[in-house]
Amino acid sequence: MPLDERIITEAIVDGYFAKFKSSLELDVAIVGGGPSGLTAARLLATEGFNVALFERKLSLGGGMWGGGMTYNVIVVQEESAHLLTDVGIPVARYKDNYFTADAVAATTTLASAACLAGVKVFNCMSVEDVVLREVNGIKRVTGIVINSSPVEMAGLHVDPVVLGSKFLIEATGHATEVLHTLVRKNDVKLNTPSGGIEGEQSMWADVAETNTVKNTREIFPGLYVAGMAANASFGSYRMGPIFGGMLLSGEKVAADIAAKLRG
Ligand code: 48H
Ligand code: FE2
Repeated sequence: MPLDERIITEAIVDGYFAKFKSSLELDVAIVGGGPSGLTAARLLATEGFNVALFERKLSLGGGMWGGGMTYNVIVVQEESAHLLTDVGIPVARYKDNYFTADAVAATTTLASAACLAGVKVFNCMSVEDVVLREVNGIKRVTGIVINSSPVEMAGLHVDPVVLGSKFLIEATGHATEVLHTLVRKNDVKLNTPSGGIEGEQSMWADVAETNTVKNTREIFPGLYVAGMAANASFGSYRMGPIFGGMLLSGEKVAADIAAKLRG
């Protein structure tokens, strides 16, 4: 049969908009496709929740592709290695509690595992704002405002569209972009010591890795922080190219939100 280009177009449009329509009311919206967001997304989708992940760039993976300074090997600790091996990423002990994995294999496999678990991925899509509503007398995040990344990058004056979500995971990394937008535009108090965003501190891998998991929590009703965004929100340190804390943060936020969704 000869190929009909119009049917190719129709297949794309039907496939994409079926996915889009089934994302109008999400259980969990995840902003950022780095290691923490990908891990959280995979685990929540595996539990059967309606999960979508929004990533500004074309490629998922955030800051994990290049290992340290483009030397594309990552380091993880033993307690987080299962989050790589569970999805088939080979991990080798370097020494003591230091394990290594190929950064490209780890990044692509985490992305693939999330997709295959049922996460609806919207790459090339930026989250530019949130929806705030009063529910039972408490202001909470009830949705996200999204726009096409090329629209954003070209600075075009095109209005965004809105999706509803019971929970939102802010996993935008160092920039903590969604939370900054929330704080800038609204008179809100976060669940942090100052009530605002504390900001990221300089390098201290040991403390930072422990804190990443502690700082992974609900920072505002309906809004959880994960990964580097959790440390930047709560004023902790950076840790350089060790990724165990990012993976464990994804695991923790998924477990916390799954427990809430199950009631
Ligand atoms: C859509 C967005 C938006 C937006 C940003 O930076 P990431 O890899 O995030 P984490 O926290 O999972 O991992 C952090 C890790 O990569 C890292 O940087 C470490 C461990 N650093 C230590 C150190 O000392 O430096 O990924 C975040 C993703 C990126 O892909 C962005 O493009 C994306 O979020 N993103 N996507 N809408 N508004 N903002
Ligand atoms: Fe970083």
